[in-house]
Amino acid sequence: MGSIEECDVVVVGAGFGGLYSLYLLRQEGFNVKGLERGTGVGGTWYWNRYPGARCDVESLQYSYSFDPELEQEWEWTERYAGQPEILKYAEHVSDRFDLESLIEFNTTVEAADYDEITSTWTVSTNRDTYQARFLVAATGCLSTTNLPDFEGLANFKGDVYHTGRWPHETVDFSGQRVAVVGTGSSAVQAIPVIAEQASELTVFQRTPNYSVPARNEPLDAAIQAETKENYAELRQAARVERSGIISIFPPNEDSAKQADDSEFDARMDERWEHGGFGFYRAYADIGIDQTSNERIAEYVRGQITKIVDDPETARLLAPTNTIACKRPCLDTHYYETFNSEHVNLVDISEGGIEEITVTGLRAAAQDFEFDALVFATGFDAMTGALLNMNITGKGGHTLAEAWSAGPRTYLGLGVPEFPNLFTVTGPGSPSVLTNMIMAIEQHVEWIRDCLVAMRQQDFTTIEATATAADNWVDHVNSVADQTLYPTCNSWYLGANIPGKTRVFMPLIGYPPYAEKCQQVADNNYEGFCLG
Ligand code: N01
Repeated sequence: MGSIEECDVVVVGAGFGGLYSLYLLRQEGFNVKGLERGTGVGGTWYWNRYPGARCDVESLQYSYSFDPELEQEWEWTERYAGQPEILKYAEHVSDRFDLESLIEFNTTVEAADYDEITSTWTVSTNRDTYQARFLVAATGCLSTTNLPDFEGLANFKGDVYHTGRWPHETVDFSGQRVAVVGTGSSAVQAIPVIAEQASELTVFQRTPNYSVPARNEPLDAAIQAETKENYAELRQAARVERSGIISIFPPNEDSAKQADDSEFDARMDERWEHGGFGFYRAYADIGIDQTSNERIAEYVRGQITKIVDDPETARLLAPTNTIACKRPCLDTHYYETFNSEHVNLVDISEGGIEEITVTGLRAAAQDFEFDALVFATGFDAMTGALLNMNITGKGGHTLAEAWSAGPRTYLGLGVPEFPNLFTVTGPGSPSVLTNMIMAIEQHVEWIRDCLVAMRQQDFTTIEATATAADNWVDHVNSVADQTLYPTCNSWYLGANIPGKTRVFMPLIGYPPYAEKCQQVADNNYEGFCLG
């Protein structure tokens, strides 16, 4: 049994959300404690060390904006930063602002209980126990890995990996027969790199995914210098963009279905060649009009057919569902990889993985032998990490009970019956549908302002009202219902986890959201109950 330590705020997670929370709250004089289950900072970028892991948001924009000196001094080397570089950046931020001294590593939260009499949280970990007025959950949206319960998995005598829990030691697949299960963003990045090493690579695909070339390249020094000169304007422009990302292609209101053939082809070709998420924003109605969406989807299918030599493999790789309904992918030579002799694609859309065997796996009525299995099977997104903390609020009710019909928050920041708990980029906020670091900064600054305002006014508790949360959940759903997003089985809906309640979890639209948060703060935290 460890000791009990008291502080003002416990921050769980030392990714970008946790680091910034520690920085800002300490700056305001709060006694803060960070708890992190890993041995270092970085969150997503600490865990996802799989070959090819890279951020799909361009490096100059996937970075903190809060400190101009930090912005100027850090030099990115590629258009999209790879995982090692982003991890170094997180470590640099932690060192530069001396944040590590505030964090307990190797510390997993096992329970968090709210005491209504003292208005404090008791946070129990595998090591010590902490008591704090406030609990900030900066646990990330994609941090609880999903490893399906495959029959026989424990029997496999080779090596087993999950992309989201990759070992710290170098994994060398040279000369090995490797299986990759899954074809989401992680797999799309990992497959081409694993294929460079493995003697044989077999990809098990349940649902094909649309992917667009990232066109990663060394970062042009002139572009970096120019961006740095105009960083403040660029960041501000990003904050009024739904995606939170500035592209060389300005936003438009055009409809794909109305474009004539030559205009459409020219625009799509240009964006395909340029690479990146700008492709998915070529036409404003991709996400709301099925006919327009299908026209863009057909363009990508055409590209797959051009790239992939074997017609049957090309057919299997070509998705038929709504494009950009699941989180869109970017890649570096993903489809090209299937032209290599030693790379095979197995369609498991009918029967899935039937069984893991001692020497491999059985799928599509065949036995396969492997030295290593790589599961790129995703995450229990948005709610997984929060629920894993076993949070108990007022009246002894657990968060799992409160969210049995899906997550219920106000602004993705507060939960009724769970006073003084803040969720950074929680369900009900734009988070994963915008630039995460921008969303994190906005949330953490809001939480900082809130705690400072409470201190000034002598309030010790804040709790989202049930009405505000109910209205907010309705709002999140009604915005989603105006789009094609709820029409496919994405993790945004929780559809990738068997038994998980299907509710569209992120809010679409960052700029109106940020305005709403500001308005709530300006109206003395309207929709929250201060005590
Ligand atoms: O996970 P996913 P991910 N049997 O859930 C398959 C972010 N990210 O780790 O589509 C067989 O997208 C599943 O098949 P299906 C990004 O937001 C960011 O790839 O359900 N297969 C799917 O193919 C992304 O969206 C970046 O039919 C099974 C795959 O596994 C999010 O992380 C890079 C299965 C899971 O795909 C998650 O991406 C990478 C089963 N039982 C990721 N269960 C950057 O920006 C699941 N699958 C850097």
